[in-house]
Amino acid sequence: MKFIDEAEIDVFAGHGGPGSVSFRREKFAPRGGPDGGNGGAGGDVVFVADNNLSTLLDFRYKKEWHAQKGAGGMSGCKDGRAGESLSVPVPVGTVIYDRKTGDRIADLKEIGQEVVVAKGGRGGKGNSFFKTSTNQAPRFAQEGEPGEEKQIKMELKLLADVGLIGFPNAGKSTFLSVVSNATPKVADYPFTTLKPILGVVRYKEHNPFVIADLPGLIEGAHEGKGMGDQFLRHAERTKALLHLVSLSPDELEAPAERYKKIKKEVASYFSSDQKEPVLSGENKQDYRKEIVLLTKSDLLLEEELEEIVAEFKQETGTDPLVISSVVQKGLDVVLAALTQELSV
Ligand SMILES: Nc1nc2c(ncn2[C@@H]2O[C@H](COP(=O)(O)OP(=O)(O)OP(=O)(O)O)[C@@H](O)[C@H]2O)c(=O)[nH]1
Ligand SMILES: [Mg+2]
Repeated sequence: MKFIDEAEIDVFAGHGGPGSVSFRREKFAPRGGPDGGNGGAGGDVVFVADNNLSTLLDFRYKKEWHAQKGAGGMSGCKDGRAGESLSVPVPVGTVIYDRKTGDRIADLKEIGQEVVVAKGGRGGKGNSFFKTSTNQAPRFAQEGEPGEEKQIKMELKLLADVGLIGFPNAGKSTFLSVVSNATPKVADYPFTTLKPILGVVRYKEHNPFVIADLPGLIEGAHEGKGMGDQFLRHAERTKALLHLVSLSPDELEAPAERYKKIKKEVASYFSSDQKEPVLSGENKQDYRKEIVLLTKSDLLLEEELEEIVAEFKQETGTDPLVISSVVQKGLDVVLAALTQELSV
């Protein structure tokens, strides 16, 4: 299951209606005063966070969104009707940017939260407005103002409950493929996963939850090495991280060393400040629970395994779970721990 999480659209607020040029005509007042009303305001374009949406898919097909224009003013000093605002429903968690300036317009985090993204134009004044002692019969009125137009980019942070992190080849995609409905690509070369993939996990009677498989991290990812670390934004709103460390004897460095390197990269990402204000006020590093998985246990003999796990615990001070996705060992314990952590 690939996940669309970016979209670009153009929005057009309504043009303001024109003011009217009109004069009163009454039986005994053949040269009645000006009575042209004002034009109505154009409608706004408003984005609303809607809980029924979970992707930005709709925006791939509909690229232009227009609000209604305001109606013209009328005689008898009647103002034109305002244009209706256009409500654009977006998934909760959508961040909205102005493509031209790069400015972040809004971050719609709460259900029903809304923001005016493009303001409708003001209606023009009718000629009655311009009557003065020196100009009793103005023959002009204002045009309505144009509505704002914006080029928008939207990003939806994947609404995953759990993120998978670790070195390339740690077995992240394999794990996701055995515990969820997802069918990510698995291969024995690094950087097989290039984009986040989501999988839905249904475990026993618990509510389903979503795991995001992420590309592998390497030392220096925060400086752009490997796939970089920007994809970690997909882990920003998760409640737990599963940190996978391979026990394969083919690895060049000890598991504890590899574990520490990934911890450093993740800490560096989450402590950098221009990121996610959603976490501000929290201690960003401690925000998410980390569960450590030592993977590929099937590649070791029982005694080797015990020794290497004991050493890992000692060196990292963590309490890892040991699994093999290939022979499906230890997976139940992981899912039980996750459901408890997420209280689903
Ligand atoms: N023996 C054994 N091999 C495994 C196990 N899990 C994964 N592998 C193998 O390890 C290799 C890498 O697995 P992936 O799941 O693609 O690893 P990844 O962490 O997603 O890697 P990237 O996408 O590159 O970051 C593949 O050849 C898998 O078959 C396991 O439990 N036991
Ligand atoms: Mg992968």
